[in-house]
Amino acid sequence: MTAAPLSFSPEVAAARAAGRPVVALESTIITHGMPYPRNLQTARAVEAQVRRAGAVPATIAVRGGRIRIGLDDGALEALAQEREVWKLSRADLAVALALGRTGATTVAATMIAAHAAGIEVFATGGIGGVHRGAEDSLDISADLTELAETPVCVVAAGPKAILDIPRTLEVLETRGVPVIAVGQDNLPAFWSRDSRCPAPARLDDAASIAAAFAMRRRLGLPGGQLVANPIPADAEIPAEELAPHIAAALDAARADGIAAKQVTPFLLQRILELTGGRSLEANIALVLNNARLAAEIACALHAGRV
Ligand code: PSU
Repeated sequence: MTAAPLSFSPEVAAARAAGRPVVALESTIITHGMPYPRNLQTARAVEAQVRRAGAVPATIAVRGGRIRIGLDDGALEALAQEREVWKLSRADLAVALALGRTGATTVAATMIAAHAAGIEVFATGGIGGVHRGAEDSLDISADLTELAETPVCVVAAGPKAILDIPRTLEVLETRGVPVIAVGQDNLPAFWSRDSRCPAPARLDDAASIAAAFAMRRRLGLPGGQLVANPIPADAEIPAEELAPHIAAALDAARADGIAAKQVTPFLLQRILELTGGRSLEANIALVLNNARLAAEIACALHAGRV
């Protein structure tokens, strides 16, 4: 078997050589999650946040038949403006690489790439999950199965509130994925701090989250863990306020026949319009908050190893 086609940016290659902590970042949030130019500004700010917290950022994407681990500023800018970018998950990662297509990695594909590159911690906004109405559509994000199979610690602000959160928790439990709320008993719900669903576990600091992840590794259990970090209080949109907007966006998706990979980007864009841009500001705040915590966890894991 030949090795995975990975290309490291000079910054990430140097970090690996020096044994410094690295945090993986995904690219679908840039290409399909936020409009230009806020997507580019956010991608840069998230990288800066990781650096400030003492780790090295590795934004991951696919281009020219290679998985790029770390993008320089020119590559980030090109990706943020490009239109024909595939949204890659486990199923289509290999196809895009074999055809030399440009692709942005979702949570699932970023976990695969991070693991192949030896990166244990990954920050994103919100994971995909069980969509509302999945009893008919069977629309369940491949992010959930990836969490069950690939040993990466994923820091998110919970499942996106457009999803069926209780069913998302059920699937994660069945597949043996630890779901850890940070500093509170209930699971956060992306733009809101409280999903009203009790979280299966609660941990209050980066060191204990790192210890739980390291213990899983020691036990030889496959799969990762989901760290659900609540959005900062001053940036949240309370769940009651969002509920009618989510319902309206879901109705619009149904009326327009939106399905499969298009559902999440469509809903995010609709909710941005319905909230007059507030959901985007909240999304940016929560990603920055996740980047900081992910860097702290990566540093704690690193300190534990030395
Ligand atoms: N976090 C965000 N915005 C996003 C995503 C995460 O703040 O757009 C992306 C991630 O790449 C995640 C994807 O994997 O949304 C979920 O897509 P789906 O529901 O189609 O699996």
